[in-house]
Amino acid sequence: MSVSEEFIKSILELDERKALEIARRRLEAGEDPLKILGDLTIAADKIGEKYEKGEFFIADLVMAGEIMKGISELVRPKLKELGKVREVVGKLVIGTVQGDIHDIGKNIAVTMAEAAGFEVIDLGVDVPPEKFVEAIKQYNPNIVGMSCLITVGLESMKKTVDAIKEAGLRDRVKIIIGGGRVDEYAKEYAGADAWTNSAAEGVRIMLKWIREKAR
Ligand code: B12
Repeated sequence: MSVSEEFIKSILELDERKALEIARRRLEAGEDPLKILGDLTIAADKIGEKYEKGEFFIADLVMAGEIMKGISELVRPKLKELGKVREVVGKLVIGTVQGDIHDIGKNIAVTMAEAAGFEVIDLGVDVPPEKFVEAIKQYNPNIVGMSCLITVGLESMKKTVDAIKEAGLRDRVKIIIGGGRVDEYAKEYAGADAWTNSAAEGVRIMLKWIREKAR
């Protein structure tokens, strides 16, 4: 069994000690942290499937969440190191949308954006539209990022974009949505400018926007 397979298996077996130990070993061996996060996403999808099939219950989901959070907290400092300290390239206001409390992926996106040189204002989870609007007024970001993992979050993203429009701020910011439940349809429905299921790709999109604006 490869180290990736063993790692994913330990998460699916909810073996926290083993999963964290493998993650630590992989990092110490100098493996690319993005590869470890890739495996984490595979494990997350499998856990989601098990939950949908009734093989996992909510307690298992909670345990899996704890394990994944622990792993991402181990990996995040390494991601930051990769970026080293750079000049600030832009400002990002980010949060998980109203009704949604998933934050593992959002936190990874925050770390990667910081590593790429963004100043990040993290509004946390279950963020109502008004809070996004207030933050745009207060911090004047180039980009607003919304994380969404559950279907009800779709409506929240739309409400948030609508609230930004109503406040007359839509032209001032680019909006990117991310998380397991976003796609082209969600982007169109919500009225965002881009979508992604990967923090690394999200950062590439955001850097492109900043470069385009600088021209
Ligand atoms: C762990 C987990 C939990 C944990 C969350 C812990 C935490 N602190 O986040 C707990 C146990 C709390 C939980 C609760 C619930 N969960 Co849950 N959960 C998951 C699970 C298994 C993994 C999520 C995860 O962390 N993935 C790993 C990260 C790394 O991936 P990611 O979020 O996609 O992030 C990556 C990218 O998308 C990107 N990214 C993320 N956000 C952003 C934002 C921007 C701007 C950018 C650029 C990039 C970006 O960066 C990351 C790295 O590349 C998923 C299954 C799945 N496949 O997603 C279900 C899942 C999301 N949960 C689900 C459900 C149903 C629930 C509950 C409703 C269960 C219940 N009955 O109570 C509650 C919801 C509570 C709420 N109101 O939000 C469903 C949602 C179904 C749906 N369509 O609505 C899923 C899909 C499981 C399933 N298949 O049924 N859950």
